[in-house]
Amino acid sequence: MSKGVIVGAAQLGPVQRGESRASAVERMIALLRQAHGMGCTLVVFPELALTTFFPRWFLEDQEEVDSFFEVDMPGPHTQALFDEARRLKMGFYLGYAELAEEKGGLRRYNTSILVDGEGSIVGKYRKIHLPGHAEHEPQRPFQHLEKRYFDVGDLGFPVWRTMGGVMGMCLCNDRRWPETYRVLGLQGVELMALGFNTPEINGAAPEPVHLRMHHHLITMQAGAYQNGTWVVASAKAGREDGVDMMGGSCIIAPTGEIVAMSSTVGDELVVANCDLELGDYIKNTVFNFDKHRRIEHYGLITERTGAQAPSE
Ligand code: CDT
Repeated sequence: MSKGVIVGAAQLGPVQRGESRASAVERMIALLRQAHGMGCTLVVFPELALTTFFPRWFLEDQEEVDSFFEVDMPGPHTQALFDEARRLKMGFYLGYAELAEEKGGLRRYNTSILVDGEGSIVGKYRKIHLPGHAEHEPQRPFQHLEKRYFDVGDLGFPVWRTMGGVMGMCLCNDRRWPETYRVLGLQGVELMALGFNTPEINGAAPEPVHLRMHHHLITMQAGAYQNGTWVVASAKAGREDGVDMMGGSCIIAPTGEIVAMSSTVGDELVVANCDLELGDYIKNTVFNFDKHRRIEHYGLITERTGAQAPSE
């Protein structure tokens, strides 16, 4: 018997700097209702879904930076999303900027949560691989100041047994790193949810535009297959504050195959029926970790951060 969960990747088109959270939430609720009509019980929204992707701006006024963060979750603007999801008995993944008073001070994280069909937050993830830079780099066409505005996530990569399966989360740049998938894979993950905001051009180095989509897909497809897991990825896409953001929201099977993908850069729902047992044959054969991993040869992965070639 298969363990099917109908999942929706709820891609959002741009959320402009002047757009209110109430308006973004209204758009998310519309996607949630559409997903419910298509039988979904879990919907994945993008990274930093409630506002524009503000790390593209160099902001010197901390109060202005903090205006993009949520202190409470659910809060005044997101309560409506929680209420509607609970009414429809749907779970969801949501990315947002989190302002937390912890460890004797204010901490700022690029965060995602997993909410079950009863409206309870069952999991929280704080982004670990923060891309970009910490200082203003005016030579770039736009900034990517995640290293300035966010602390490195401190919760690791946990999984949760919820909504009929073993679920894990990550955020955007994390999807490019094999370590993300393997740490989740070692906990038996069956479905990974992730939101992303990826500019269509690489602001740090010249790169043909077609490679952006290629790298986005190749890393997720490999991660899915190598760990026998579903990957559900949801973009905030389209021209946001004058910067073109990539679409390509998709649902990838444990076989590494893309089973559904967005075709626009606007609000769009991508749906697939995910058999959470599909990855079992991969986990039991070619990637049977217990039988085939050779951890005695993997020490460098945790001992060394940067690459070091032997001296000439
Ligand atoms: N949001 C995010 O992590 N975006 C990055 C852009 C990389 S360029 C600094 C990504 O990996 O898609």
